[in-house]
Amino acid sequence: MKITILTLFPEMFAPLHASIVGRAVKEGKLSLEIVDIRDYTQDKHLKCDDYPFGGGAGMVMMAQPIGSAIEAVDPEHRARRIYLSPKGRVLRQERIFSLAEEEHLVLLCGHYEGVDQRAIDLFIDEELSIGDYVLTGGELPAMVLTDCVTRYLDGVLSPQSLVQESFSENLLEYPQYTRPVEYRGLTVPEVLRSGNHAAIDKWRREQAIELTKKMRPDLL
Ligand code: 4FV
Repeated sequence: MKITILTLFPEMFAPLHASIVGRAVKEGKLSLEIVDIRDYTQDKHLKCDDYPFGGGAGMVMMAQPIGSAIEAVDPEHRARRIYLSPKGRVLRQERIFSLAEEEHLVLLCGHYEGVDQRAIDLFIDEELSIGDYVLTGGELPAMVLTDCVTRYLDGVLSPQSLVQESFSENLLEYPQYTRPVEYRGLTVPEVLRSGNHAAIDKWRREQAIELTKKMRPDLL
């Protein structure tokens, strides 16, 4: 899979070169391209944003640099072009599964008050939101989406890691424990050290159901 991220702040994407996503890139399982929209402006002062028509606070990203950047990275429109925005459909795990099947994702990051509507109308396939709150830019949402999708690329995580995680079967994941057995007076539940895998599976499922009922009854 290839993910191309269009942004005015390429320096914000350092975290994607660390840990699991960073290793997926090093191992060639993910091709990651961070593109500076400013490289595509036709303005001699490298202008990429301007005041909103109709007034209002803040600045709006101009359509031309965005359009030129998208046409440069995806000339045949073979990619799924996504604009991260609070106006989009809220991203859920099932959409992550389907996005992980795509060959090429182009993620457009808005900043300031967002982008000129014509950039969306002319070049964007889908708007996605990471949640009902407002950030300063779409860069963190683009990193969230990249992280979630990369987990499902072949060979990135072991198949076992992807089974029984939160939201599989619409349940939150059971509590996890590791060594030491006792920490500040709290000990690991006996069943997890019993070696009785049927009992462990039963306990984990019960814990997942109880936790979901308490924290996310909507999932049930
Ligand atoms: C956002 C979200 C988000 C809105 C104005 C960027 C900001 C600024 N993106 N899910 N929630 N975007 O708040 O995706 O342009």
